[in-house]
Amino acid sequence: MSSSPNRSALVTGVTGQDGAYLARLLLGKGYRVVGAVRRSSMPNFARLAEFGLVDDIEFVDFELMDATNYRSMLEKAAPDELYNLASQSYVGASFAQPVYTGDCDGLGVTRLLEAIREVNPAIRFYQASTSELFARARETPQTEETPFHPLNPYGVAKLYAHWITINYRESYGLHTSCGILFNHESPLRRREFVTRKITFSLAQVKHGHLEGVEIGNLAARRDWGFAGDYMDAVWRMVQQPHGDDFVVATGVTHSVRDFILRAGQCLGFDLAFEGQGREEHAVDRRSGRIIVRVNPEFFRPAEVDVPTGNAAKAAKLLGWRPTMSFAELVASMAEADDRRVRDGAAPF
Ligand code: NAP
Ligand code: G4F
Repeated sequence: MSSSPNRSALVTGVTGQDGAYLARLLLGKGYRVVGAVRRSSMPNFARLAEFGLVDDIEFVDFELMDATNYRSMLEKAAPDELYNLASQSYVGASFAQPVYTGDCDGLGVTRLLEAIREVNPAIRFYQASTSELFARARETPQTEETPFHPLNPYGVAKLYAHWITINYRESYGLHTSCGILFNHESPLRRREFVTRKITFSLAQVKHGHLEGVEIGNLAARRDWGFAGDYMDAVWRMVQQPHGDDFVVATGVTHSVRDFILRAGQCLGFDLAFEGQGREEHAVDRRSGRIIVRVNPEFFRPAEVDVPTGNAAKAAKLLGWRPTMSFAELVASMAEADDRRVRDGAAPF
Protein backbone atom coordinates (compact mmCIF):
# COMPACT_ATOMS: atom_id res chain seq x y z
CA MET A 1 0.00 0.00 0.00
CA SER A 2 2.10 2.95 -1.18
CA SER A 3 1.52 5.36 -4.10
CA SER A 4 -1.74 5.83 -6.00
CA PRO A 5 -0.98 7.78 -9.19
CA ASN A 6 -3.82 9.36 -11.14
CA ARG A 7 -6.42 8.91 -8.44
CA SER A 8 -8.61 11.76 -7.20
CA ALA A 9 -9.94 12.16 -3.69
CA LEU A 10 -12.63 14.51 -2.43
CA VAL A 11 -12.30 15.36 1.26
CA THR A 12 -15.19 17.05 3.08
CA GLY A 13 -14.13 18.73 6.32
CA VAL A 14 -10.71 19.38 4.80
CA THR A 15 -10.26 22.48 6.99
CA GLY A 16 -10.51 20.41 10.19
CA GLN A 17 -7.83 18.49 12.07
CA ASP A 18 -8.31 15.20 10.24
CA GLY A 19 -8.77 16.95 6.91
CA ALA A 20 -5.27 18.41 7.14
CA TYR A 21 -3.63 15.09 8.02
CA LEU A 22 -5.59 13.18 5.38
CA ALA A 23 -4.91 15.78 2.65
CA ARG A 24 -1.19 15.62 3.44
CA LEU A 25 -1.20 11.83 3.29
CA LEU A 26 -3.14 11.72 -0.01
CA LEU A 27 -0.97 14.37 -1.69
CA GLY A 28 2.09 12.43 -0.55
CA LYS A 29 0.71 9.38 -2.34
CA GLY A 30 0.23 11.28 -5.58
CA TYR A 31 -3.51 11.90 -5.41
CA ARG A 32 -5.25 14.91 -6.88
CA VAL A 33 -6.99 16.27 -3.78
CA VAL A 34 -10.19 18.30 -3.85
CA GLY A 35 -11.21 19.88 -0.56
CA ALA A 36 -14.86 20.67 0.15
CA VAL A 37 -15.18 23.84 2.23
CA ARG A 38 -18.15 25.75 3.56
CA ARG A 39 -18.35 29.40 2.66
CA SER A 40 -17.33 31.82 5.35
CA SER A 41 -16.40 35.49 5.55
CA MET A 42 -13.09 34.34 7.05
CA PRO A 43 -11.31 31.56 5.13
CA ASN A 44 -10.27 28.82 7.56
CA PHE A 45 -7.14 27.37 5.96
CA ALA A 46 -4.87 27.69 9.00
CA ARG A 47 -4.36 23.93 9.48
CA LEU A 48 -3.69 23.30 5.81
CA ALA A 49 -1.30 26.28 5.87
CA GLU A 50 0.62 24.72 8.79
CA PHE A 51 1.45 21.86 6.41
CA GLY A 52 1.98 24.19 3.42
CA LEU A 53 -0.82 22.48 1.46
CA VAL A 54 -3.17 25.30 0.48
CA ASP A 55 -1.81 25.69 -3.05
CA ASP A 56 -1.76 21.93 -3.69
CA ILE A 57 -5.49 21.42 -3.12
CA GLU A 58 -8.40 22.32 -5.39
CA PHE A 59 -11.35 23.68 -3.42
CA VAL A 60 -15.09 23.34 -4.01
CA ASP A 61 -17.88 24.96 -2.01
CA PHE A 62 -19.89 22.61 0.16
CA GLU A 63 -22.47 23.03 2.88
CA LEU A 64 -23.85 19.91 4.59
CA MET A 65 -27.15 21.71 5.30
CA ASP A 66 -27.88 22.59 1.67
CA ALA A 67 -29.42 19.64 -0.17
CA THR A 68 -28.91 21.35 -3.53
CA ASN A 69 -25.10 21.47 -3.58
CA TYR A 70 -24.19 17.81 -3.22
CA ARG A 71 -24.59 16.75 -6.80
CA SER A 72 -22.79 19.74 -8.30
CA MET A 73 -19.91 19.27 -5.86
CA LEU A 74 -19.46 15.65 -6.95
CA GLU A 75 -19.71 16.57 -10.62
CA LYS A 76 -17.06 19.27 -10.22
CA ALA A 77 -14.69 17.18 -8.12
CA ALA A 78 -15.16 13.91 -10.08
CA PRO A 79 -13.41 11.86 -7.37
CA ASP A 80 -12.52 8.18 -7.24
CA GLU A 81 -12.73 8.29 -3.46
CA LEU A 82 -14.84 10.48 -1.16
CA TYR A 83 -13.80 10.89 2.47
CA ASN A 84 -16.62 12.41 4.53
CA LEU A 85 -14.96 14.10 7.48
CA ALA A 86 -17.31 17.10 7.69
CA SER A 87 -19.58 17.26 10.71
CA GLN A 88 -20.64 19.24 13.74
CA SER A 89 -18.05 17.29 15.71
CA TYR A 90 -18.31 18.76 19.22
CA VAL A 91 -20.27 16.56 21.62
CA GLY A 92 -20.90 19.42 24.06
CA ALA A 93 -22.53 21.57 21.34
CA SER A 94 -24.76 18.71 20.23
CA PHE A 95 -26.76 19.03 23.47
CA ALA A 96 -27.42 22.70 22.67
CA GLN A 97 -28.06 22.13 18.92
CA PRO A 98 -29.48 18.61 18.59
CA VAL A 99 -31.54 19.26 15.44
CA TYR A 100 -28.72 20.97 13.57
CA THR A 101 -26.35 18.17 14.60
CA GLY A 102 -28.81 15.53 13.40
CA ASP A 103 -29.21 17.29 10.07
CA CYS A 104 -25.46 17.76 9.41
CA ASP A 105 -24.08 14.57 10.89
CA GLY A 106 -26.95 12.21 10.12
CA LEU A 107 -29.01 13.29 7.10
CA GLY A 108 -26.00 14.90 5.43
CA VAL A 109 -24.55 11.44 4.94
CA THR A 110 -27.69 10.19 3.19
CA ARG A 111 -27.52 13.20 0.89
CA LEU A 112 -23.91 12.33 0.03
CA LEU A 113 -24.71 8.68 -0.62
CA GLU A 114 -27.66 9.61 -2.84
CA ALA A 115 -25.43 11.97 -4.80
CA ILE A 116 -22.91 9.16 -5.31
CA ARG A 117 -25.67 6.90 -6.63
CA GLU A 118 -26.79 9.58 -9.06
CA VAL A 119 -23.40 10.85 -10.23
CA ASN A 120 -21.06 7.84 -10.10
CA PRO A 121 -21.77 4.70 -8.04
CA ALA A 122 -18.14 3.60 -8.49
CA ILE A 123 -16.93 6.31 -6.06
CA ARG A 124 -15.53 4.73 -2.91
CA PHE A 125 -16.98 6.32 0.24
CA TYR A 126 -15.54 6.71 3.72
CA GLN A 127 -17.71 7.75 6.67
CA ALA A 128 -16.20 9.16 9.87
CA SER A 129 -17.89 7.06 12.54
CA THR A 130 -16.89 7.37 16.17
CA SER A 131 -16.39 5.59 19.48
CA GLU A 132 -19.33 7.73 20.68
CA LEU A 133 -21.50 5.01 19.09
CA PHE A 134 -20.56 2.72 22.01
CA ALA A 135 -20.87 5.33 24.81
CA ARG A 136 -22.72 3.11 27.33
CA ALA A 137 -20.30 0.33 26.56
CA ARG A 138 -21.62 -3.22 26.89
CA GLU A 139 -18.10 -4.69 26.98
CA THR A 140 -14.48 -3.60 27.30
CA PRO A 141 -12.62 -3.24 25.03
CA GLN A 142 -15.05 -2.42 22.23
CA THR A 143 -14.82 -4.15 18.83
CA GLU A 144 -16.80 -3.96 15.58
CA GLU A 145 -19.22 -6.47 17.17
CA THR A 146 -19.92 -4.51 20.38
CA PRO A 147 -23.56 -3.27 20.54
CA PHE A 148 -24.06 0.47 20.14
CA HIS A 149 -25.65 2.76 22.74
CA PRO A 150 -24.91 6.46 22.12
CA LEU A 151 -25.46 8.94 24.98
CA ASN A 152 -25.65 12.33 23.25
CA PRO A 153 -27.26 13.87 20.13
CA TYR A 154 -23.90 13.78 18.31
CA GLY A 155 -23.55 10.03 18.90
CA VAL A 156 -27.17 9.41 17.90
CA ALA A 157 -26.70 11.33 14.63
CA LYS A 158 -23.47 9.47 13.92
CA LEU A 159 -25.23 6.15 14.58
CA TYR A 160 -27.77 6.96 11.88
CA ALA A 161 -24.91 7.93 9.56
CA HIS A 162 -23.10 4.68 10.35
CA TRP A 163 -26.09 2.51 9.52
CA ILE A 164 -27.09 4.42 6.39
CA THR A 165 -23.52 3.97 5.11
CA ILE A 166 -23.77 0.21 5.69
CA ASN A 167 -27.27 0.21 4.21
CA TYR A 168 -26.08 1.72 0.90
CA ARG A 169 -23.35 -0.95 0.77
CA GLU A 170 -25.85 -3.74 1.36
CA SER A 171 -28.74 -2.33 -0.71
CA TYR A 172 -26.92 -0.85 -3.71
CA GLY A 173 -23.49 -2.50 -3.62
CA LEU A 174 -21.63 0.80 -3.08
CA HIS A 175 -18.04 0.57 -1.83
CA THR A 176 -18.62 2.22 1.57
CA SER A 177 -16.54 1.97 4.75
CA CYS A 178 -17.00 3.25 8.29
CA GLY A 179 -14.04 3.97 10.54
CA ILE A 180 -15.10 3.73 14.18
CA LEU A 181 -12.35 6.02 15.35
CA PHE A 182 -11.60 6.58 19.01
CA ASN A 183 -10.38 10.04 20.11
CA HIS A 184 -7.40 11.24 18.10
CA GLU A 185 -5.54 14.43 18.76
CA SER A 186 -2.63 16.49 17.43
CA PRO A 187 -1.23 20.02 17.51
CA LEU A 188 -3.97 20.83 14.95
CA ARG A 189 -6.84 19.86 17.27
CA ARG A 190 -9.52 22.51 17.75
CA ARG A 191 -9.16 24.34 21.07
CA GLU A 192 -12.61 23.46 22.39
CA PHE A 193 -11.59 19.79 22.75
CA VAL A 194 -10.11 19.05 26.13
CA THR A 195 -6.58 18.02 25.08
CA ARG A 196 -5.81 21.14 23.07
CA LYS A 197 -7.68 23.32 25.56
CA ILE A 198 -5.20 22.04 28.15
CA THR A 199 -2.00 22.44 26.13
CA PHE A 200 -2.95 25.85 24.74
CA SER A 201 -4.17 27.22 28.09
CA LEU A 202 -1.17 25.93 30.05
CA ALA A 203 1.14 27.49 27.44
CA GLN A 204 -0.73 30.78 27.91
CA VAL A 205 -0.31 30.52 31.69
CA LYS A 206 3.40 29.78 31.26
CA HIS A 207 3.89 32.90 29.10
CA GLY A 208 1.83 35.13 31.39
CA HIS A 209 -1.27 35.55 29.19
CA LEU A 210 -3.69 33.66 31.47
CA GLU A 211 -4.10 33.18 35.24
CA GLY A 212 -5.36 29.60 35.19
CA VAL A 213 -7.47 26.98 33.41
CA GLU A 214 -11.05 25.88 34.16
CA ILE A 215 -11.85 22.28 33.37
CA GLY A 216 -14.89 19.97 33.68
CA ASN A 217 -14.77 16.30 34.56
CA LEU A 218 -11.18 15.50 35.56
CA ALA A 219 -11.92 11.81 36.00
CA ALA A 220 -13.17 11.31 32.41
CA ARG A 221 -10.99 8.83 30.55
CA ARG A 222 -10.31 8.52 26.85
CA ASP A 223 -8.42 6.20 24.50
CA TRP A 224 -6.33 8.98 22.91
CA GLY A 225 -4.29 8.37 19.74
CA PHE A 226 -2.53 10.51 17.13
CA ALA A 227 -4.61 11.91 14.24
CA GLY A 228 -1.84 11.25 11.67
CA ASP A 229 -1.85 7.54 12.51
CA TYR A 230 -5.64 7.38 12.30
CA MET A 231 -5.81 8.97 8.85
CA ASP A 232 -3.40 6.29 7.64
CA ALA A 233 -5.91 3.66 8.85
CA VAL A 234 -8.71 5.51 7.05
CA TRP A 235 -6.87 5.49 3.73
CA ARG A 236 -6.07 1.77 4.12
CA MET A 237 -9.78 0.99 4.64
CA VAL A 238 -10.73 2.63 1.38
CA GLN A 239 -8.09 0.59 -0.50
CA GLN A 240 -9.71 -2.72 0.52
CA PRO A 241 -11.41 -4.66 -2.29
CA HIS A 242 -14.76 -4.34 -0.44
CA GLY A 243 -16.15 -1.73 1.89
CA ASP A 244 -16.01 -2.71 5.57
CA ASP A 245 -16.08 -1.27 9.10
CA PHE A 246 -13.09 -0.97 11.42
CA VAL A 247 -12.37 0.11 14.97
CA VAL A 248 -9.27 2.34 15.15
CA ALA A 249 -7.86 2.85 18.66
CA THR A 250 -4.77 2.43 20.83
CA GLY A 251 -6.44 0.23 23.48
CA VAL A 252 -4.95 2.36 26.28
CA THR A 253 -6.88 4.97 28.28
CA HIS A 254 -5.82 7.96 30.37
CA SER A 255 -7.81 10.46 32.44
CA VAL A 256 -8.11 14.20 31.84
CA ARG A 257 -6.16 14.53 35.12
CA ASP A 258 -3.31 12.39 33.61
CA PHE A 259 -3.29 14.58 30.52
CA ILE A 260 -3.02 17.77 32.61
CA LEU A 261 -0.15 16.41 34.71
CA ARG A 262 1.84 15.32 31.70
CA ALA A 263 1.19 18.50 29.70
CA GLY A 264 2.13 20.54 32.78
CA GLN A 265 5.40 18.66 33.05
CA CYS A 266 6.20 19.33 29.38
CA LEU A 267 5.56 23.05 29.94
CA GLY A 268 7.74 23.36 33.04
CA PHE A 269 5.08 23.15 35.80
CA ASP A 270 5.20 20.74 38.74
CA LEU A 271 1.46 20.20 39.21
CA ALA A 272 -0.21 18.30 42.04
CA PHE A 273 -3.94 17.75 42.46
CA GLU A 274 -5.52 18.58 45.82
CA GLY A 275 -9.10 18.57 47.13
CA GLN A 276 -12.15 16.59 46.08
CA GLY A 277 -15.04 16.94 43.62
CA ARG A 278 -15.80 20.48 42.55
CA GLU A 279 -13.15 21.78 44.96
CA GLU A 280 -10.38 19.78 43.29
CA HIS A 281 -7.60 21.89 41.82
CA ALA A 282 -4.00 21.59 40.61
CA VAL A 283 -1.29 23.59 42.35
CA ASP A 284 2.11 24.32 40.81
CA ARG A 285 4.53 23.23 43.53
CA ARG A 286 7.21 25.52 42.11
CA SER A 287 5.22 28.77 42.43
CA GLY A 288 2.49 27.72 44.88
CA ARG A 289 -0.13 29.04 42.42
CA ILE A 290 -3.40 27.26 41.62
CA ILE A 291 -3.24 26.62 37.86
CA VAL A 292 -6.25 24.35 37.22
CA ARG A 293 -9.72 24.55 38.79
CA VAL A 294 -12.93 22.60 38.22
CA ASN A 295 -15.85 24.50 36.68
CA PRO A 296 -19.15 22.56 36.51
CA GLU A 297 -20.06 24.61 33.43
CA PHE A 298 -17.93 22.14 31.46
CA PHE A 299 -19.69 19.01 32.80
CA ARG A 300 -21.87 17.11 30.31
CA PRO A 301 -25.53 16.14 30.92
CA ALA A 302 -24.43 12.54 30.27
CA GLU A 303 -20.88 11.23 30.30
CA VAL A 304 -19.78 8.17 28.32
CA ASP A 305 -18.31 5.09 30.03
CA VAL A 306 -14.59 4.49 29.61
CA PRO A 307 -14.06 4.09 25.86
CA THR A 308 -11.35 1.54 25.07
CA GLY A 309 -10.95 0.21 21.55
CA ASN A 310 -9.71 -3.11 20.26
CA ALA A 311 -8.19 -2.50 16.81
CA ALA A 312 -7.28 -6.15 16.17
CA LYS A 313 -9.32 -6.28 12.94
CA ALA A 314 -7.53 -3.18 11.56
CA ALA A 315 -4.18 -4.72 12.55
CA LYS A 316 -5.01 -8.00 10.84
CA LEU A 317 -6.70 -6.81 7.62
CA LEU A 318 -5.15 -3.37 7.14
CA GLY A 319 -1.72 -3.98 8.67
CA TRP A 320 -2.35 -0.89 10.81
CA ARG A 321 -0.83 -0.09 14.18
CA PRO A 322 -0.54 3.20 16.11
CA THR A 323 2.98 4.63 16.07
CA MET A 324 2.78 7.40 18.69
CA SER A 325 2.57 6.86 22.46
CA PHE A 326 0.42 8.95 24.80
CA ALA A 327 3.55 10.63 26.23
CA GLU A 328 4.79 11.55 22.73
CA LEU A 329 1.35 12.84 21.72
CA VAL A 330 1.02 15.14 24.75
CA ALA A 331 4.61 16.37 24.31
CA SER A 332 4.03 17.19 20.62
CA MET A 333 0.91 19.23 21.45
CA ALA A 334 2.50 21.01 24.43
CA GLU A 335 5.64 21.87 22.46
CA ALA A 336 3.64 23.24 19.51
CA ASP A 337 1.51 25.46 21.76
CA ASP A 338 4.53 26.58 23.78
CA ARG A 339 6.16 27.74 20.53
CA ARG A 340 3.00 29.35 19.15
CA VAL A 341 2.23 31.32 22.32
CA ARG A 342 5.87 32.34 22.80
CA ASP A 343 6.06 33.60 19.18
CA GLY A 344 2.64 35.29 19.28
CA ALA A 345 1.42 33.16 16.36
CA ALA A 346 -2.29 33.54 15.54
CA PRO A 347 -4.02 30.66 17.34
CA PHE A 348 -6.50 28.34 15.64
P1 NAP B 1 -13.11 19.08 13.11
O1 NAP B 1 -11.69 19.53 13.30
O2 NAP B 1 -14.17 19.64 13.98
O3 NAP B 1 -13.47 19.35 11.57
C1 NAP B 1 -14.82 19.33 11.14
C2 NAP B 1 -14.86 19.77 9.70
O4 NAP B 1 -16.23 19.73 9.26
C3 NAP B 1 -14.34 21.20 9.46
O5 NAP B 1 -13.65 21.25 8.25
C4 NAP B 1 -15.65 22.00 9.35
O6 NAP B 1 -15.52 23.17 8.59
C5 NAP B 1 -16.51 20.99 8.62
N1 NAP B 1 -17.94 21.30 8.77
C6 NAP B 1 -18.62 21.48 9.92
N2 NAP B 1 -19.90 21.79 9.66
C7 NAP B 1 -20.02 21.83 8.31
C8 NAP B 1 -21.11 22.11 7.44
N3 NAP B 1 -22.33 22.44 7.90
N4 NAP B 1 -20.90 22.03 6.09
C9 NAP B 1 -19.66 21.71 5.61
N5 NAP B 1 -18.60 21.45 6.40
C10 NAP B 1 -18.78 21.51 7.74
O7 NAP B 1 -13.22 17.50 13.25
P2 NAP B 1 -12.06 16.37 13.18
O8 NAP B 1 -11.56 16.15 14.55
O9 NAP B 1 -11.15 16.67 12.07
O10 NAP B 1 -12.94 15.08 12.84
C11 NAP B 1 -13.23 14.72 11.50
C12 NAP B 1 -14.46 13.81 11.49
O11 NAP B 1 -14.20 12.64 12.28
C13 NAP B 1 -15.71 14.43 12.08
O12 NAP B 1 -16.83 13.99 11.35
C14 NAP B 1 -15.76 13.89 13.50
O13 NAP B 1 -17.10 13.84 13.96
C15 NAP B 1 -15.18 12.50 13.30
N6 NAP B 1 -14.47 11.92 14.44
C16 NAP B 1 -13.46 12.62 15.04
C17 NAP B 1 -12.77 12.04 16.09
C18 NAP B 1 -11.64 12.75 16.77
O14 NAP B 1 -11.24 12.32 17.87
N7 NAP B 1 -11.06 13.77 16.15
C19 NAP B 1 -13.13 10.75 16.53
C20 NAP B 1 -14.14 10.07 15.87
C21 NAP B 1 -14.80 10.66 14.80
P3 NAP B 1 -15.10 24.59 9.25
O15 NAP B 1 -13.59 24.57 9.25
O16 NAP B 1 -15.69 25.58 8.31
O17 NAP B 1 -15.68 24.64 10.62
O1 G4F C 1 -12.21 16.54 24.16
P1 G4F C 1 -13.66 16.25 24.28
O2 G4F C 1 -14.59 17.38 24.08
O3 G4F C 1 -13.92 15.06 23.26
P2 G4F C 1 -15.10 13.97 23.13
O4 G4F C 1 -16.35 14.44 23.77
O5 G4F C 1 -14.55 12.67 23.58
O6 G4F C 1 -15.35 13.96 21.56
C1 G4F C 1 -14.28 13.84 20.62
O7 G4F C 1 -13.98 12.48 20.42
C2 G4F C 1 -15.05 11.70 19.84
C3 G4F C 1 -14.53 10.27 19.66
O8 G4F C 1 -14.86 9.53 20.76
C4 G4F C 1 -15.41 12.29 18.49
F1 G4F C 1 -16.39 11.54 17.93
C5 G4F C 1 -15.86 13.73 18.66
O9 G4F C 1 -16.11 14.30 17.38
C6 G4F C 1 -14.73 14.52 19.32
O10 G4F C 1 -13.63 14.58 18.45
O11 G4F C 1 -13.97 15.63 25.72
C7 G4F C 1 -13.25 14.54 26.23
C8 G4F C 1 -13.59 14.37 27.69
C9 G4F C 1 -15.07 14.37 27.98
O12 G4F C 1 -15.36 13.33 28.89
C10 G4F C 1 -15.34 15.69 28.68
O13 G4F C 1 -16.39 15.65 29.63
O14 G4F C 1 -13.04 15.46 28.42
C11 G4F C 1 -13.99 15.88 29.38
N1 G4F C 1 -13.73 17.28 29.72
C12 G4F C 1 -13.36 17.70 30.95
N2 G4F C 1 -13.22 19.04 30.96
C13 G4F C 1 -13.78 18.34 28.91
C14 G4F C 1 -13.47 19.45 29.69
N3 G4F C 1 -14.07 18.44 27.59
C15 G4F C 1 -14.02 19.67 27.03
N4 G4F C 1 -14.25 19.78 25.71
N5 G4F C 1 -13.72 20.80 27.77
C16 G4F C 1 -13.43 20.75 29.10
O15 G4F C 1 -13.16 21.74 29.74
